[in-house]
Amino acid sequence: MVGKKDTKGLTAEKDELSQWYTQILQKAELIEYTDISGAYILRPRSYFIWEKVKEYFDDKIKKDGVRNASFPLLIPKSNLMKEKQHIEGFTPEVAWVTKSGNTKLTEPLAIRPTSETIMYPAYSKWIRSYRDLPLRLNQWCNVVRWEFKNPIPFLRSREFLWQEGHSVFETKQEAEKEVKTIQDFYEDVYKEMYAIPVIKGRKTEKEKFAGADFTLTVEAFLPSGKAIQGATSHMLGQNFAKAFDISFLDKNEKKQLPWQTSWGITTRTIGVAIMMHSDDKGLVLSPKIAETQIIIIPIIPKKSEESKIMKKVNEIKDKLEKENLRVDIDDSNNSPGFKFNEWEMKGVPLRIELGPRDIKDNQVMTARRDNKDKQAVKIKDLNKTIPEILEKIHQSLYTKAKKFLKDNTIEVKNMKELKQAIQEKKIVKTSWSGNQDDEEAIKDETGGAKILCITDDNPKGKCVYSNKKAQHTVFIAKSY
Ligand code: 86X
Repeated sequence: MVGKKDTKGLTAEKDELSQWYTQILQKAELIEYTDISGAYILRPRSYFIWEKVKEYFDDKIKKDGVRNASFPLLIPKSNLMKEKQHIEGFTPEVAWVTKSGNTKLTEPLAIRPTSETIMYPAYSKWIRSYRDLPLRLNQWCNVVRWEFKNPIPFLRSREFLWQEGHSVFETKQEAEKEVKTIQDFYEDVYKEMYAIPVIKGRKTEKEKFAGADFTLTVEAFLPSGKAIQGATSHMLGQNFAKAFDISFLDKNEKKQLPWQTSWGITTRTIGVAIMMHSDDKGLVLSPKIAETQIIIIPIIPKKSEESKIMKKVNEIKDKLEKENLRVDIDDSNNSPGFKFNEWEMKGVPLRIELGPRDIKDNQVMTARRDNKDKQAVKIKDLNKTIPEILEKIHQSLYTKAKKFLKDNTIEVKNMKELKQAIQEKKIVKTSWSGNQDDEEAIKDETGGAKILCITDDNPKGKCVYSNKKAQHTVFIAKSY
C-alpha cells in the first residue's frame, strides 16, 4: 500500500508502526504539530476523548469524596528544591520562567512538572488537627516536562493534560485503601471508556516513584508488542509529610505525621487507545469516546430523489439524537465510496446508509467500523437497536483486546524461554527473586525488557534469572 497515489487514505499499514500512527493522528484530525518539538495541538476530535474521560473519572472520584481545586502553574524555585531527594533525578526536565519583559525575576519560577511542591506547603498550613483529615484534593491541569527522549504524540509529549490527586489521611490503612481504589478506578477508565484491558500491579523498588513507599500501576500491552504504563497511584507513606512539615494533633492532642497518596492519569491514554484498536483503514474507537458515533450517508442515485432521501435522513438523525447519540450526516458531493473511506479513517464506530430502496423497505443499512458487520435495521427499531449495536461494538473491542493480551502472554521458567518470548514480542509472566541485580540482568539479557509490575507476592518456584527462591510473580515486556 505504501506509495499509493491516494493522499486521503492511509498509505502505511499497521506493522510500519510509527508511520501508521502519525498518519492516523493527522488524517483522523486528532493532532496538529507545532513549532515546538514535543508540543502538540489536541484538535476537537481528540480533546473530546479527554473530556469524556475527564467526566467519567471526575464523577467517580467526587462520589468517593475527592474535591477539585486549582493550584498555580508557576512554582518558585525555593519550593521546588524543598524536597531535594525526589526532585534530584528530575531537574533536567524542569522548564523555567526567568524574566518578565526584559527584567530578570528575583526568583526563577518553574513551570509545574507535577504539583507536590506547590500543594504541600498549603497542606502544611491547612492541616492542624485530625478534624482537618482526610484532605483529598484533585486538579485537572497541564504540566510540562522537558523530556529528551524522542517525543511521540500522546505517549510522550513535553506538555500533557492530566489529573493529579493528592490525599492526606490519619492512618496508613486509609491511605493504602485509597491507592487501591484509585487503581481500580483507572482500570475502569480503560475498560469502560477505552475498551482496553489492563494488568494491575505494583512497581518494583527500581521502577517505583522514588518519593513513594510503593507505586501501584495499570499496564497495557499494545499490538506493537510493547507494554505501556497506563496510570499510577502512589502510597507516599509519611515521606512528604516530613519534608513539607505536614502534621496534625490527634484525639489525644498528640502530634502525628499523616499518611499521603498521589495519583495521576494523562492524555497518554488517548494514544494507548489509538494504538490498541486502530487498523490499516485508520482510527478505531469505542463509541463511548467517539465525538461522532454515527455517520449517516445518504445514497442518492437520482437528483429527483434527493429531497425525499434527505428528509428521511434528517428524521433519522433527530430520532437518534433523542437517544443522546452523537450523529452526523455527510451531505457533501463526494461519492458514497469516498465517504465510507473517510469516516472509517476518522474512526466513526457506526455508519448508516440510506437509499431509495431502504425508504421503500422502511429500513436503513448499518455497517460497523470495528468488524465490517452489516445489518439492516427497521426505522421503527432504530432507537432501540442502534444503542445496542454501539454497546456490542464496545464489548467486542474489549473482548478482542483481551484475547490479544491472553494470546500474547507467555509463562516462562528460564532465561532461554524468556529471551525467546521477548524476541517474539510477547508479554511474559514469570517469577522473580526480588533482587535488584537479577532485575537489571533480566533487562540487559533481553535487550531492554523491563519488569512492568508485580502481581503476586507468594509465588511457588524459582527466579527466572537466578534460580533463587521466587518472591514475586511479575510481568515483563519491552515498553514505551
Ligand atoms: C513523579 C509523582 C506523582 C502526582 C504522580 O506520579 C501522580 C501525580 N505526582 C510524579 N515525578 C516528579 O515528581 C517529577 C518532578 C519533577 Cl521536578 C520533574 F521535572 C518531573 C517529574 N516527573 C515525575
